[in-house]
Amino acid sequence: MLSRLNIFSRKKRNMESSFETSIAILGDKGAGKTSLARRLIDVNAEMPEVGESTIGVTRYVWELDKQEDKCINVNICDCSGSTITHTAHHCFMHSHCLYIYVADGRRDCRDSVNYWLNHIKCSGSPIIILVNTRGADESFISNMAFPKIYHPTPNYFSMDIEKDTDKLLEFQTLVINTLHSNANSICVPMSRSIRIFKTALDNHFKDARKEHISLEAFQKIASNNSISKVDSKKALEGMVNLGYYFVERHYSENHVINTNWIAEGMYTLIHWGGHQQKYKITLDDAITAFKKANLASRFPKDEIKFLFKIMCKYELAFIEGEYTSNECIVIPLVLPISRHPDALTQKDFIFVEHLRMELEVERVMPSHIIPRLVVIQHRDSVPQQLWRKGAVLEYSKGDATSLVIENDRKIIIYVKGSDKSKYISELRQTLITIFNDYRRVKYDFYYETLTS
Ligand SMILES: Nc1nc2c(ncn2[C@@H]2O[C@H](COP(=O)(O)OP(=O)(O)O)[C@@H](O)[C@H]2O)c(=O)[nH]1
Ligand SMILES: [Mg+2]
Repeated sequence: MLSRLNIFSRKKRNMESSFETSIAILGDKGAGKTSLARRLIDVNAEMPEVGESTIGVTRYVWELDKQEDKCINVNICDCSGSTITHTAHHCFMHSHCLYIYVADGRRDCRDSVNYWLNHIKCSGSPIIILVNTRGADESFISNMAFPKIYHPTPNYFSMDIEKDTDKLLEFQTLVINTLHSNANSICVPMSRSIRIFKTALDNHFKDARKEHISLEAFQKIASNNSISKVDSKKALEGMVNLGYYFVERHYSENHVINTNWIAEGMYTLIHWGGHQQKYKITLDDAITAFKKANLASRFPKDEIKFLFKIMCKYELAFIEGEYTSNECIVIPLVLPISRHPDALTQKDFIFVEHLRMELEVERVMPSHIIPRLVVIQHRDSVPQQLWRKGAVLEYSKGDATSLVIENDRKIIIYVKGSDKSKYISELRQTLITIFNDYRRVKYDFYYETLTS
């Protein structure tokens, strides 16, 4: 099985001896993601206990084809299964990644598969769907036709993760083959010296109990390990592509930041907000949330402010009120899904002069488009009523009100008021910006001008 992996090195003939890549395991809570993460690495690994749930992302390293001076490290990310964190995953979903979606074979999970595929497919990465049969009725599973709307059709596989050891080995081969056939787009070459540098960096983070270091400190570790400035830049780029670190301004200089730390912070706040049904989170709320999650020392007050800033930058949230203070963030994706009871309706628009714009996607609407629109627009559009699939927004630069609704494959926008043309074209531009992130989603706009 492992000999096939030599192709990785043959492909980049003599250039590099090692490669790193990532696998993200996604799916609903309890589907078997953690079980799979452990058993991909070791088919006899312990199964997780019932109720042992994952918060944020847990990383495992799967070492393949380990030889004296050569290895393929697969960084397996076991992602938490709560639906509310899907958008958070999206921020850290990176290009150099194979996605495995684990479907729970005991339930009809076609809707969920649909939802997730839509989420993953937008990133343009390879996908495998694994149905965890777990002793479920085979005829039920075979009748569960999965959506055929995705191209190319993902690979399907089914097994009982606990019992089917032979199938687990077969699945390992499928995963390895998929990594292999996508090597050019998902593997990052790592020379021996870069690997040594990466270990030194990991140790630095561990020993200093730090979650981020300045770019200058990063370069110092590189030069201590005889890595040139040019190579350290390339190494950082590779590590960012693999999702280990990202670079961000912090304390007025660029810092190399541990992705896991920031992800854990975001997930904790989003979970807490969802649980408390709070979509506005103050600094004090966040302190409470981290205390509750036993993460108070990892997220002191100053770092929470930084976390707020990052959540705004990744368009998960916006700062309420004063733009200069980081005291309260609004996270629209935590909003309830059902329509706000006091919100304006179509009727409030269709009987007056208004403009109507519709954006229709060819296949499936990516998730959380409206929360993103609300975040991006927050300076120019004051939210009157918000829910996860819609919003009533007041134009702050003129006289106009909009109703934005997500309905299946459509985003429908009604605008009224004397500045409606200007406002609708701004909203259109924002939608274009959002959809430009989804390389594979095709969409069209339709317009109507209506006079009562
Ligand atoms: N019998 C059996 N139990 C399983 C199987 N897969 C997962 N489990 C159990 O179901 C529970 C949830 O699995 P887990 O991997 O933690 O799900 P996750 O929430 O998706 O990470 C754990 O107690 C597992 O031991 C399976 O194929 N067969
Ligand atoms: Mg888990």
